[in-house]
Amino acid sequence: VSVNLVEGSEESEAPARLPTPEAMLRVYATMITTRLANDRTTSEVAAGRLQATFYPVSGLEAVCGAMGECLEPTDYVVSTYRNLGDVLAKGVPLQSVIAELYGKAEGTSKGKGGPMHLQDGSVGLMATTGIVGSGLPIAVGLALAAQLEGKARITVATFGDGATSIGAYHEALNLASLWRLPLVFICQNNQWAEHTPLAGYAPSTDLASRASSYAIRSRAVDGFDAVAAWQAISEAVDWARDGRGPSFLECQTYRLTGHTSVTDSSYVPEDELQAAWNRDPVPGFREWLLTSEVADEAALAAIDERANASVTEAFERAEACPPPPLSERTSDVFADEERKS
Ligand SMILES: Cc1ncc(C[n+]2csc(CCOP(=O)(O)OP(=O)(O)O)c2C)c(N)n1
Ligand SMILES: [Mg+2]
Repeated sequence: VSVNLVEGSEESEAPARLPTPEAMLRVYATMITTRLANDRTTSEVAAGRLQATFYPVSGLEAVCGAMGECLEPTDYVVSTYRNLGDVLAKGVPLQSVIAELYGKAEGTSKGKGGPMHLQDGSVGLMATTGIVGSGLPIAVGLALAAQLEGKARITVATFGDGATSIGAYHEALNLASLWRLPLVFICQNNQWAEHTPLAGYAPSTDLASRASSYAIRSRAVDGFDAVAAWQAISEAVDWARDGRGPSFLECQTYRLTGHTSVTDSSYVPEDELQAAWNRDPVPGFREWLLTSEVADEAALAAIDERANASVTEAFERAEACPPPPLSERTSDVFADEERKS
């Protein structure tokens, strides 16, 4: 799907670019690290060793990995509670992400934010939020600041399909389009909002068309296909970097688990879920890299091994890390006067 309502937004019909082999392997490394960290978090919660509400990201790995590859460290991302793939892709150290899930002092928010409030300004991960749709206006503000300051910085907002029926989403798209902000809206359409399928809460399920009513450059892409996702995101990022304004990308995926790591998904049609698992983007991309001869088995196995080791180490270290000291419980709540000026 490609919808153009924006004057002058027609793009040349040049063949889509491919990521370099090195870029593809970096995307794969992010994807496998995310999957392994996702599965380990799920099992630690199930075992009662990690007391946190965890929103699995399985099914989103290709979109997240591709996004990370398209952005500079100085670019910004605002994400949601379903954020593990986004934050790792943006370069937040795995160790500090896992420590934050455990509420430990080495976490991104010194253990005081928890899984829904990861942030690391040093790599441009500006906020993750638990309120559906609330990250979009924050992203608009960040993008407006970059525009006013004349910075070449892109802001990305990631959010679910459900967020597209929230008021803040519509305000954000409207203003971003009006002001031609350097912003990329990445909708991670996993077809579900908690227990409700997309068609159960939106009369129009074509999210790219719906978004285009704001005269915004709008595309739909197979979010299980890492190369297609990279192409769509890199084009949107180039578009914004050229000062041509925001894009909306509907990345079509499927939620491969329940809403949280411990909630059931018996209401999800079995055939749909099975079909989605059959297209699992992580082994799918691995297979594609092999058959396309981008990498051989030994190279991919080495990436898998490194990912596995880093996940094991991050969990061991997070478990052993102390919680933040009581004396720090009210620090980092307000900006201090010195930093404000
Ligand atoms: C404003 C608001 N309404 C309701 C909720 C409860 N809630 C949490 S997640 C969620 C589903 C949102 O679905 P979607 O945007 O598709 O994201 P997904 O969880 O599928 O990634 C809801 C309704 C909330 N957190 N915030
Ligand atoms: Mg959803």
